[in-house]
Amino acid sequence: MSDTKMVSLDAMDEQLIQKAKQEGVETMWDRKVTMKAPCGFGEKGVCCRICAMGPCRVSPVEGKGAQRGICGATADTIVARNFARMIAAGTAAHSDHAREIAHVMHLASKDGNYTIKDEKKLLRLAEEWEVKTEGKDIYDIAHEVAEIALNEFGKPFGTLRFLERAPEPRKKIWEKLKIKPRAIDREIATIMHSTHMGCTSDAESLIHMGMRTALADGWGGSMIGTEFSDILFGTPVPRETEANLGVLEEKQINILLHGHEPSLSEMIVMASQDPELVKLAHEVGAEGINLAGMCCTGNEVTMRHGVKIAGNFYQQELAVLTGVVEAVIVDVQCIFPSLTPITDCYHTKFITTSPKAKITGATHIEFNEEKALESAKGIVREAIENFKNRKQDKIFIPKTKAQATVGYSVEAVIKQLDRVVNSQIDPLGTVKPLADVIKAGVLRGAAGIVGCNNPKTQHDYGHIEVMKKLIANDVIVVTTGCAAQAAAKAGLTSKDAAKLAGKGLQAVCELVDIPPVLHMGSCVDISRIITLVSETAKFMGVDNCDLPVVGVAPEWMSEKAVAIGNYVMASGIDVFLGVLPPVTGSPEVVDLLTNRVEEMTGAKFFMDEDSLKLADMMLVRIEEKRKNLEKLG
Ligand code: XCC
Ligand code: SF4
Repeated sequence: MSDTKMVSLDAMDEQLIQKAKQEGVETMWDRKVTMKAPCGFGEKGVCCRICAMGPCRVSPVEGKGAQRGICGATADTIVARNFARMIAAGTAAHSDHAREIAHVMHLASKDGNYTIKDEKKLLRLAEEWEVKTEGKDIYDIAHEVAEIALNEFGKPFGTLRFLERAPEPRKKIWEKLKIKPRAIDREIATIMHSTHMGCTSDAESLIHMGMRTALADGWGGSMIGTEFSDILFGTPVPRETEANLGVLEEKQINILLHGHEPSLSEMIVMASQDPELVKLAHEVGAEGINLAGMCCTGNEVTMRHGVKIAGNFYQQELAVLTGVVEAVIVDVQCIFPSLTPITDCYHTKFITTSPKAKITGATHIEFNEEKALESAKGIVREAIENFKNRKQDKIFIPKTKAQATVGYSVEAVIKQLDRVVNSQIDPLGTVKPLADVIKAGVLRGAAGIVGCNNPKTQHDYGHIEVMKKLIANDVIVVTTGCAAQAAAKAGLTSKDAAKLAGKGLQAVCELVDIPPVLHMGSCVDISRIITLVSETAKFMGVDNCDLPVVGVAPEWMSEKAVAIGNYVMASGIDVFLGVLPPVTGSPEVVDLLTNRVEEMTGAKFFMDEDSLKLADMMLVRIEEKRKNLEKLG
C-alpha cells in the first residue's frame, strides 16, 4: 500500500482513505498501486496505435531499438500526432458542451424552464454579431444569436467570430501563422484527418495545426460555453459559500452534482427548491435537501447560486465514502467509472443523465431538456426516496470545510475595480485600475491557475503551494476548475487570505474588496481569463504576450487541459505545467513547445514536476515581461 501521507495535503482525505480500507472498498489509490509505474513508451508519447500494422513503439533514444514505426513514422511524428489528437479531443469536449448550451438557448422561452437571465449580455452579444434588436422580442433575439453560435461549429466559410475580441497585434500574429480557426468542428476533423495513417508527418506542422484547433476551443467552444451560460443562467456576482466534504449534512438529503454542463445542474438547483420535493424530504425524515458540487458543474452552480463545493476531481470517490450521499448525479466529463462499484458498497444511487456518457452499472435517467424541470424533479425524487436506505454504521462526515468567496466573472471584477475609480476623472467600467496597478508594480503580475488533480502529485499540493508563493510575491491569482476548488478548500479564495499576500496585493485586496485568489468559474470559463487579459492588453495598447501574465496547470490530467494549454500559449500567454505531457520522447516536439513556439506566438511552455521550482520560474518570467513592458512605455 502506498504511503498515504503522500496522498493529499488534506488530512481529511486520508481519514476517508483509511475508512475505505477498513470497509474493503477499492479507491483510485489502490488502483494506482496496482498499476505500478506508467508505461514508459506511453509516458514519452512514442507508442502509435493509429493503424493496424502496429501498434508500433519506437525508441526515444537514438540508436537503441526501433527508430521508426512500420510505415516509417519517427518518434517526432508519433509524439506530435498523439499530442495533436489530445488537443482535438479536448477541444471536442469543451465545444460539444458549448453546443448543448447553445441548443438550450435556442429552446429558451418566456414561460419555459430555460429563460434569459442576463438580457443586457445577450443584447451586447447581439450587437457584436450584428443581429438587429430594435423592436424585437428578447427571445427572438436569443434564438437568432443561438443559431449563429450553432453555425460557428460547421460554417463552410470564414473564421470564428469571437477572434475579433483579441488585441489587434494578436490577430495579426494568428493571421501570419495561418492559425485563425475556421468552424470549430472543422478544426477537430482536420486534426483527425491529418493525423490519420500516412497523412502529416511533419511535427512542426502538427503543432501548428494543434494551435489552430486549440484556439477553436478557447475563442470558440469555451467562450460560447461561458457567454451563453451567463445569458441563460445569469452572469456571476461575488457570493459566499463553503468548500470541502464537511459541507455534506448528516440530517439532510445530500445530492452530489458532478460533471460539467449547467443545463442539468441549474435545473437540479431549481428542483431541489420545489416545495413538494422539500415536503417529501421532510416526510422521509430529512431536514432538507443539500446540494453539493464537484468538478466544473460544481463551479457553475457555486458561481451562480453559492451551492456549496464538496470538493474537486480527486474527491469523487471520497464523497461516496462518507456514506451520506443519496445520489451522485452526473452528466459528462471527469466522472470515474469506479463510481459504480464504489456506490454499490453504500446506499448511494449513481445516476447518469447524458446519452454521451452512459456508465456501466449506473442508473441512467436521461435528462430531457425539453422537459427539463420535470426531468430534474424525477432525479431529485430518486435521491429523496433513497434516504431511508442509508447504512447508519457506515456514516462518517469529516468536519473540514472552509469559507470561500466565489463569483468573479469579468463583469464582477470590473465592478469591484470601479470602487477605486474617481468617476470625475475616469470612466467607470474599464480595466484601467488593473492596468494602473500592474504598470506601477503594486501588482507584479497575474497568474491564471487552472486544471485538475493528478495522482502523479500530492492532492492539491501543486495548486496551493504555487498560489501561496505567487500571492506572497504580489502576483494576483485568478483560478478556475479543480484548481479553484483546491483554493476554496484551502481558504485562499476568502478575503481573509489577503494576509498571506505581499504588501502590494494586500493593499489592492483591501481597496477593491476582493480575495487574493479569484474564483472565476469552471474550465470553459478560462475564456473569462482570456477576455480579462485581452481587455487589459487592449487598454494598454499592447499584446497579451507583453503583459506579466502566466497560465499554470500544476496538476492537470485531461485532454481538455492540453487544448487549454495550447490556446493559452497561442493567445500569447506562457503556460507552466506541473505534470509533463507525453511528448518527452521527441526532442523536436519538446524544443518546439518549450522554445520555438515563442518566436511564433510570443509565449511558450515551461515544464517542471517540482511546483515550487515552477513558481520560481514564473516569477522570473513575470519580471522579464515587466522589463519589456517598460520599454514599450
Ligand atoms: Fe475535470 Fe472540469 Fe480537470 Fe477538474 S479541472 S478534473 S478537466 S473538472 Ni476542468
Ligand atoms: Fe505503426 Fe505507422 Fe501504423 Fe503508427 S501509423 S501504427 S507508426 S505503421
